[in-house]
Amino acid sequence: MATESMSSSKKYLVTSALPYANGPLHFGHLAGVYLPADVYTRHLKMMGKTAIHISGSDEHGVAIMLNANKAGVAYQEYVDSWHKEHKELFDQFKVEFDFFGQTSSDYHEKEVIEWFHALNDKGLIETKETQQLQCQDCHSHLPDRFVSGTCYECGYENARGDECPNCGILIDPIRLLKPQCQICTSHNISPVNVTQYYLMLSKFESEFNSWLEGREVVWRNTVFPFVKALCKDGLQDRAISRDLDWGIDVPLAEARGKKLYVWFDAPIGYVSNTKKMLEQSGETDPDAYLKDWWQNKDAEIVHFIGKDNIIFHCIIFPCMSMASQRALPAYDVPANQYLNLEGKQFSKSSGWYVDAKEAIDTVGADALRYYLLSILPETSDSSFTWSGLQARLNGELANNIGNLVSRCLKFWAKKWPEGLKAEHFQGFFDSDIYKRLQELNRQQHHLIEEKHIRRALESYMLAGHEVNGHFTELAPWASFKTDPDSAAKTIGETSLMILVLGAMARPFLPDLSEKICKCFGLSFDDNTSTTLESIYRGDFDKIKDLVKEGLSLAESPQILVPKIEDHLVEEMNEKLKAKTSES
Ligand code: B3M
Ligand code: ZN
Repeated sequence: MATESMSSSKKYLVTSALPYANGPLHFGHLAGVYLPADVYTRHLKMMGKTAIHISGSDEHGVAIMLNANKAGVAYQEYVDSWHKEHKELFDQFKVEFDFFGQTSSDYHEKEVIEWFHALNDKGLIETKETQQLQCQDCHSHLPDRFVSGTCYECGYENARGDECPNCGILIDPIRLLKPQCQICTSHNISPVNVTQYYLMLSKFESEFNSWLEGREVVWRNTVFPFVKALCKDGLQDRAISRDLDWGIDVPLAEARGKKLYVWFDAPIGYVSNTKKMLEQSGETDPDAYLKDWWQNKDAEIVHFIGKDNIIFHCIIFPCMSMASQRALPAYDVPANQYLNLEGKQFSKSSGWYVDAKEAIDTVGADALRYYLLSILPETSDSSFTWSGLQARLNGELANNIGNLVSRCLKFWAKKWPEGLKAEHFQGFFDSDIYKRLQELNRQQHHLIEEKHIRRALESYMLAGHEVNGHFTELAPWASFKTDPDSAAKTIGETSLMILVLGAMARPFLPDLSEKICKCFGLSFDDNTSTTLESIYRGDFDKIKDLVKEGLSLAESPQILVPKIEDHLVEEMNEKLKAKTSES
C-alpha cells in the first residue's frame, strides 16, 4: 500500500461506521471498527497532523422499528437511549470522537435533503414500478427486515428480507421461500405493485469504474478484489425509498408517505456530523465542512468499517458523493473481517455475547484494548475467548511491560528516593537501544499509517522485549551490592527507555501510557504533553532537558497490569454458558 508524502496542508477525515442505535455494541464492533480507527486518529494527532474522527448513531431502518415496537417505546425515545448507551461505552473504552451525532436530528435531515436534490437534479433519481411484499392480514408493507423467510440460495431458514446472514447475499424479498410478516407473524403475504424511487447507479458506471481503478494500489487485498467482483456484472440501480413511518421523508411533494431508505441517509451522517462539529466549534463559514473537508482534495477520507458494509462504502456512497459533487469519494476503506466469540458469531438474541460494559468493569479498558488489538481481524476472522485474554494479558502485557516498569521504577524509588543524577541517565543517549527504539518507533508509525494496527502493536511489544532484555542482562539488583553507581546508571537509562515505551503506548493503551508517563511527572493531558509528543514523534533528545539536573520519580509506580486470575476466567465462561441456556 502506498503512503503518500505528507505535505503540510494534508488532513485526515477519519470515519467509523455509524453503529445502529439498536442494541448493545459487542467486541466484534469494537475490534472491527472503533478501536483501529481510534488508534489511527490518535496517532495522526500526536504526529501533529490535522485529523478528525467522525461517527454517530444510525437511527433509521426497519430493524430499529421492529425492536422499538417490541419494547413498546416510541422510535425517538428508543434510539436516544441506545445513543446515550453507546456514547458511554466509547467513553469507558477510551475511544475518542471529534463528533458523535445522531441521524434522527434536524441538521442531518437537512444535509440528506441537499444530497437528494443534487442527485435528482443530475437525473440520477427515477421512479420505478416494482413489486413489494405486503401482509394480507395486518396490511403492512414489508420492506427489508419486516419480512423473513428461507434463503433461496442457501436454504437458511432465518433469512431476512434484505440479506441472508448465512450466505451473505442481498435478498430479493419477492423470491424468499415461506415468507413471514415480522409485525404480526402471518404467512399470508403477497406481492403488490408499488412505485419507489431509485438511485440510478447504472447511469454512473463509467465514472465509477475509472475512479475504482485508482483504488487498487491503496485498498487492502481483502477489499479491492471483493469490490471488483461485486461490480463485475455492472452497477445495479437501487431502491432508495420505503413505505414506512420512521425515517427522512423523500423530499418531493408527490412522494407523500415515503421515507428514504436507511442506507441512503446513513453514510451522509459522516458529512452532516462534520458540519455539526464545526458549527459547535464556532466555525462561522457554513460551507467549511464541504470546502475544508469533504470537497477538499488535501483531506484524505478513510472509512473504518466491517466487511459487511463494503458495498455501501466502496460502491454506493462513492457514487452518491461523486455524482452529487457534494463530497469526494473515499481514499481508503480499511474494512475488517469479523471478530467472533469462541469461533461463533456474536448474537445477542441467542445469548452468545459478552456485555462489553461488564467486561470493562471486570478487567479494565486497557486489558480489553490490548487483547482486542492483538487479535484484530485485519486479514482474517479472529476469535475472542476469556482464556485467550488471560493468556495474552498475563503472558504478554503484564510480563513484558507491566513487570518491567514496576521492577525498574520500584527499585529506583526504593534505593534512590532523593532522585538520580544527570550522569546516571546519560547511558540512554549513547546506547544501541536508543537507536533500536527509534527504529521500532518509526516502524510503529509506518504500520499504523498503513492501517496494520495489529502489527503495529506487535512492533511495540518488540520494543518492550528489547528493553527487558537489556535490563535483565545488566541485572542492577545484583550489581547494586558491589557497585551501586553502575546500578544507578542501569536504572537511569532503563527508566528513560521505559518513558519512551510509555509515550509509544499512547495510541493503543492511553491509560497505561498515562500511568507510566506520570511517574516521570509528564502527562498527555497538561502542558507537559509537548514533551511527550516530541518523544512519540521520535525526538528522544527532548528527554535531555528533563534529566539535565537529575530527576526523582514524581509518582511511585502502581500495579500497571493486574494479572487475570483463573477464577475470573472460569466465572466469565460460566456466565456465558448461563446466558446461552437462558435464551
Ligand atoms: N449502521 C451497519 C452496521 O452497524 C450500519 C453502518 C452505517 S455506516 C454509514 O453494521
Ligand atoms: Zn402482518
